[in-house]
Amino acid sequence: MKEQLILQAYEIAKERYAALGIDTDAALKKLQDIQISLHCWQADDVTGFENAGSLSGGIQSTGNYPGKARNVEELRADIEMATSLIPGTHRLNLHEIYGEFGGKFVDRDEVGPEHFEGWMQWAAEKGMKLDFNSTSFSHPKSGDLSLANPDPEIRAFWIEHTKRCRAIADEMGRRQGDPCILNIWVHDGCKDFTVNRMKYRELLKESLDEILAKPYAHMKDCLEAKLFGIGLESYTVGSSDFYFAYCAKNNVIPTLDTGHYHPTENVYDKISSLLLFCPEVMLHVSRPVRWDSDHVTLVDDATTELMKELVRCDALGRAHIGLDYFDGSINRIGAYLIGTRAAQKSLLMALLEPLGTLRAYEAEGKNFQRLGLLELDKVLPWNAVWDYFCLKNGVPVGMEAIEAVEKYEKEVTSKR
Ligand code: RNT
Ligand code: ZN
Repeated sequence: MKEQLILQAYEIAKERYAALGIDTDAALKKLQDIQISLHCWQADDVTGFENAGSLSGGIQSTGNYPGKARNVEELRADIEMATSLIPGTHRLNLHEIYGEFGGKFVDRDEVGPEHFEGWMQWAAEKGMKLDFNSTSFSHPKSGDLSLANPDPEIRAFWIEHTKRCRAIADEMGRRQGDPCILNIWVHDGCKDFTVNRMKYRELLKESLDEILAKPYAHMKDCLEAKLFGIGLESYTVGSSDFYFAYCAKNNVIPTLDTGHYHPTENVYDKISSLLLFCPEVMLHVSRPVRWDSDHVTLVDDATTELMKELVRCDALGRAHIGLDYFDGSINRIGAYLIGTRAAQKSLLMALLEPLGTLRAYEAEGKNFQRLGLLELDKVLPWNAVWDYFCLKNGVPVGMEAIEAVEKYEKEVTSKR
């Protein structure tokens, strides 16, 4: 796109927003500093480097688009490509199964920081910070229950795994001089009517108490709830009630995955409640289509309302924004491009909202005016501000981004 055109459009947009008391330059300055945590598992449909069997644990990636990353080199190349198209500096969210195990079988209760040495070095070179996840799925001991398993041996195995993941996260955080955000999600649940609901939750609570007992200085723990998993439809041990209560009581960070609630539930409405009782929140921004399908994140009401809520609650400093989707049916670099930019565009819309006026209307009981301004806000030229942001960051604007993905596919991923 012509640079001149982008600059002209920005100047007009700047004036339109200024008339409503909004400083677009200040909004862009804030956006520049927001790091999105890119989930490494979009690059290979949650396969990882363990050479294990198929994906299990109630999650499913569908689609067989050619060119997925088959090893650490390809995965890093794809992340580098994706981030070259995304304005700003971002983080990379690794799962334990993405360790570099040197061709040996390293079981989950044997993993250590040494298996992430390559990642830590690579991330430091790229100026990218790392986040981390324990992995309870896709393993012979995964079954239906891991940390809530009544079999003491299996439970001990997963407790050891999760403790080790905390130690790895702490080492990542120490090395990068910024806390590594460790997310713990376990798939534990039952397919059908469950009569020992209390028992499994007691076990999960005990496991977590043991896992989280050791304090670390360079990592932060997050617990992710879920509504149901495939094959585990009737009962989820780590439900949102369970984790919200656990997090509030133990000062732990809850993770809100936008695909993990009833389809008519508004995830954004949880932020203001949780932040009154928990230290921070972690987000897994996703897009459920009829169920927790993990479609690519878009600029839709669910995403924009979520980001607006962070701004309205003055909570940007207390929120970790990660993505969590895995679409194997389209170009996977394209999926990173669309989803990450969608999260950023939604954040930009949130930062440009005429909040002062909206709040004043609300305080004065001017409810028509509030609704009217919210509607007007939707058609303000935020897109011109976005294009300018991309231009300023030296990343492709408009159609150029799609063309860049096509070029990488032609030259790299199609040859895999
Ligand atoms: C599963 C959870 C979890 C996973 C990743 C791979 O429903 O959302 O966050 O998607 O850990
Ligand atoms: Zn998630």
